[in-house]
Amino acid sequence: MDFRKSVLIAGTGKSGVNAGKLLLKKGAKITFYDDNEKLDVEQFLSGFEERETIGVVLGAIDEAILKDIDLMVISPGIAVDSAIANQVRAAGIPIWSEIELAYQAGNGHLAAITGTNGKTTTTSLVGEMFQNLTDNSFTVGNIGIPYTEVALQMNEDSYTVAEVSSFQLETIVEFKPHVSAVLNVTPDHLNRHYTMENYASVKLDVCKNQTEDDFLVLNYDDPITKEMAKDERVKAKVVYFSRLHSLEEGICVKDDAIMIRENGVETKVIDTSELVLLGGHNLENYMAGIAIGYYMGIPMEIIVKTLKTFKGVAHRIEFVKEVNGVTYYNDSKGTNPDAAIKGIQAMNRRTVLIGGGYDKGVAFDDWIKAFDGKVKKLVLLGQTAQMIADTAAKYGFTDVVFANDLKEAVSMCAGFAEPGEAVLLSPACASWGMFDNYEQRGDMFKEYVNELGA
Ligand code: UMA
Repeated sequence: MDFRKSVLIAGTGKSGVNAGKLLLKKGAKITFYDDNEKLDVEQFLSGFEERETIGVVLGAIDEAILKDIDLMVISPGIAVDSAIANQVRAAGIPIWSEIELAYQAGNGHLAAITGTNGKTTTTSLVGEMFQNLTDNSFTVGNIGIPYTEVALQMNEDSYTVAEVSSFQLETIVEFKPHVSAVLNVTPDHLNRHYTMENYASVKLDVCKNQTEDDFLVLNYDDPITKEMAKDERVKAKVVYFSRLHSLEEGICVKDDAIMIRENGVETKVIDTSELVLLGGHNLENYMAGIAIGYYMGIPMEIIVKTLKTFKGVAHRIEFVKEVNGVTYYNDSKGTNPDAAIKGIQAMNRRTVLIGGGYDKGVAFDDWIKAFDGKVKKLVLLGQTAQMIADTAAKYGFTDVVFANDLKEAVSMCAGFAEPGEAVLLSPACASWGMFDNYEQRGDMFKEYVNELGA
């Protein structure tokens, strides 16, 4: 692929910056676009040696500029029906996702994982399997390391696992993993995808360029992903995993052990008692990770060794500290109701819950229903606070207070929780608007908890 083109890069976050650096190394001429008219252009360009040659356009783009553009690379945060995307498409210019650029510039063996929840844990698990196989491995994508940041370091022997969001999949063209996975689909990002049907369909696009030599890993227990096998885009061999059913073929549980069943042969992988992460959702992540590792050709002893040592990821039901007999958990990655339900389910004691944040257009009914007598008090903050309080009232839950910010929420929780109880940050909402990302929200939570004392 000849990258010596004139490329417009939409977005000046980490996807845009790394796409730009890759394209410059490949000899492209680049122009950045961002909606943010307050962007400090001097400061932004100081990160580039080639700053003299780089164009930056903020706010709105002139048709004349588009005449010289061959391709636009779009950051995941920018919608495909945004003004800039519509204008560029109308000018006949192709639009590539940042992961498409990385895929075309990269090399080696690729696995890609999507789904509403469990992506980061499963991607980290597979990433550790790859690391235990070879130093020539990469863990990239929505997990926080842009694929374009490392794509040029790859060669044909590299092993890469990419966590890919629906936003990143919307504008793939040739992106083709050898093993892809859709872990589950529950309501999220409906302000971008409008309907569940669209959202699920975008996720399944992860397999659209796969052939019968590739594999698509699907969750048999999720009604939406189970049905995906019938979709006409599916050419890859489907591998199901199930924690609830005994499958003739695929990954399932028998006698408290995870089994792989393939061509009528059953192989025991590991006893579930040897796994560190608890909860049904983590069992699913383990099974998906086993399927992906196995079909990527990772030797069984490396898979098993990794399963035994994998400790999970930060911000996902992460134990922070015990203060005055109260246990604090950081589940900042609970950015949608379904993920936050798993946070509550994992608690084994009365819990003071911190929720609320950015409004993604999803309903909170199922989350409130999952409180199940376990939530003692709900401390709300952010754009969705009132909406959540109204939903809670609908179900008779009125132990609700409002906090102005996370710091105040933590100190309120310390007052409400009795020894032997838990405080859980699991907001069911994205962090945007109050924080840069869920990592920053989780880090701030941990900092405020640590300030509470011993
Ligand atoms: N911008 C516009 N117009 C818009 C929206 C954004 O110009 O309509 C500009 C902003 O002003 C900013 C830039 O775009 O300058 C930001 O781009 P971005 O939002 O795509 O963010 P990046 O920093 O490039 O991070 C992205 C992912 N962000 C999103 O999908 C929103 C990160 O996922 C990902 O880790 C990173 O690429 C590397 O691949 C975060 C996320 O929240 C963790 N993902 C969602 C989720 O997990 O639910 C999908």
